[in-house]
Amino acid sequence: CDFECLSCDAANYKLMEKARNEKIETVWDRAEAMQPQCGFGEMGLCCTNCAMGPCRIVKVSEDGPKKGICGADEDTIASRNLARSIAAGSSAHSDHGRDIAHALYHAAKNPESGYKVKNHKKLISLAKEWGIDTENQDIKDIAANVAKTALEEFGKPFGNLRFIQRAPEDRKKIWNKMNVTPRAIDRDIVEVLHSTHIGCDADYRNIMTTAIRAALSDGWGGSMIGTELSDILFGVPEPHEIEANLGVLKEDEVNLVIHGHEPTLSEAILIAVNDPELIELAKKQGAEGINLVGMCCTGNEIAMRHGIPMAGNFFQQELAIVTGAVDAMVVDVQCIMPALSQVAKCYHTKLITTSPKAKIPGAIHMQFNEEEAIESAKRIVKEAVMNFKNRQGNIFIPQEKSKGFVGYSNEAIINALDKVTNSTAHPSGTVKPLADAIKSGVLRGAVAIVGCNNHKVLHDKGHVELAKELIKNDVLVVTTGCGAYACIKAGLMSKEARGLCGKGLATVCELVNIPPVLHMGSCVDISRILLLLSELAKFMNVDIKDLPVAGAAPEWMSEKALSIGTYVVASGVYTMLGVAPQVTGSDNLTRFLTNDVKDIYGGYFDIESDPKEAAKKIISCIEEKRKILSI
Ligand code: BF8
Repeated sequence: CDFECLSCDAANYKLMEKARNEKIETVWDRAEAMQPQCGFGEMGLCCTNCAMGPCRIVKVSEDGPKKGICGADEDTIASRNLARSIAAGSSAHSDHGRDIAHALYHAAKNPESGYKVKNHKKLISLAKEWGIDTENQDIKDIAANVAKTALEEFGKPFGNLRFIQRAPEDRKKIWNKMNVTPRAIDRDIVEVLHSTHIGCDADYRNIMTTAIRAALSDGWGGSMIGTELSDILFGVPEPHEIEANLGVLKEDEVNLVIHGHEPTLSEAILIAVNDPELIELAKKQGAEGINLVGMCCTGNEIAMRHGIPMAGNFFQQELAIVTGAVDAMVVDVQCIMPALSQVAKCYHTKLITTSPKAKIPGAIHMQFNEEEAIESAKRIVKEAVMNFKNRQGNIFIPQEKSKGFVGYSNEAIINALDKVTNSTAHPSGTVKPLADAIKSGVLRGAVAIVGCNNHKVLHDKGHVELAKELIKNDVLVVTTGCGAYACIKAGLMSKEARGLCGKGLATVCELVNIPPVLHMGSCVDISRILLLLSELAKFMNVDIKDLPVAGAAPEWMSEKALSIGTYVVASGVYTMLGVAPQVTGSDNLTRFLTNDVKDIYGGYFDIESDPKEAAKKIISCIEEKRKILSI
């Protein structure tokens, strides 16, 4: 098969060929070698929860076991597996949020950390929301109290999560009625692990209740803490024009790729690469300077806040090293392929792990400490700089890179809309202009395209084709995570992309001066989308489930994506998946997720791998909602 059938990003083709010629194995090779994939796993019917197993339920024929050794049936096994994945996803996002809270605490209490609290306005507003005293208080004390209160959200013994107060009243009533209101983040995740232990919960609907609560404690808890405290500490994102794709690597500069998730590391690395002594050192090594570029979600974070180029998404991490031009790939947590150390070994690239939660055999481990963040970062950058001279001859950097606008936080979206509809003299400061555009029908609705890359879908095509279909039909697209990379690389975040829009959306983009696909950040920042929906629903006097909006994860693969999908559905949003979750072995669970939940939460899952068909279904859902709202 040609490379075109593996990725729709032309920057990858020559590197895939280079990898093949240099006998470097990539994700696509390993996916091919893995075929056929295990049918039991694919359907969610393999249980390894205890040492009597593994137990497998035979679904495809009359013969074979229909129950595990303990008696667990297909519904119990599939729902337990799904619940555990959701809990893992929720824990990954939430632990990220916890680390940001720690960093905020150090910024307030410990000058050695090198972090400074950037956004006092957002800090004070959150402090007031949480009932923390701000009158005549030192900003550092307010920051420390906000950080401590955030940390208490993980394990407080009584009450519910503070951020759920931000949801519309009707939503909170549904959560209370269904007993899924999140209480404390760690508690809700632990309860999934406990209740899915051998001999505990066997009722798939009850298992899903526990899992939904843990997912909500991600979206309205850990992720929201991550986003809000990152904005306080590092600044609220504003629109920037940036470059994206592997063409952002530079032949004559030290290339440092920062890959992973937590902005605590990337923000410190950004300060370190601008250190005059390190720049001088780079020049002494024969480089023109230090080129910092981002990969995966940490790349989204520093692109949104500082305009740093976005080198590539999940499926491009190995190819970045295959260029031979990456002097260091510095990683923290999540979505870092262990394969990187094998690829790095074939070039001069130093793969540097920084988190005690994610070490990789064959990589160099340089611990990153939030307590002395900038000093840690400088040591890491120095490793990259000193490696420049070790480059070998086999360098190829593809020319492909595109330009686009990133940095559409809710604050930035509201500001942009205010500039047009209300005159700058009387900005609304609310979602009114957005609500007006939706009510008038100029915008039919909005869809969030989010999530990963997965070999089961042609790389980036799921995101790009779906986005194109939607904007053609006057549906505004917002995006995060690896979907955001796909869209910016395809030119959909440029102002010229207005040419691909329907008349209504093109007019809005022209008036407001925005691209039709708005970059809202990393996967943790899907909490921004929850808040935007919540504000819109409250403004329109409806529940989130009534809004003409949808979610889509055309190429999802991670447990985090499962947690996101679950909290989005439980928040009332119709959600389209391009890849089926591993639940299809249980008819009851599949029906629950794609049908029954609609009557309870308003949102539900749909599965469609063809982006054009997916767009049709999404648009018909949006039009149905418009009809019900009589708009
Ligand atoms: O959190 S989209 S592959 S990078 S999991 Fe990972 Fe998926 Fe990319 Fe960020 Ni999100």
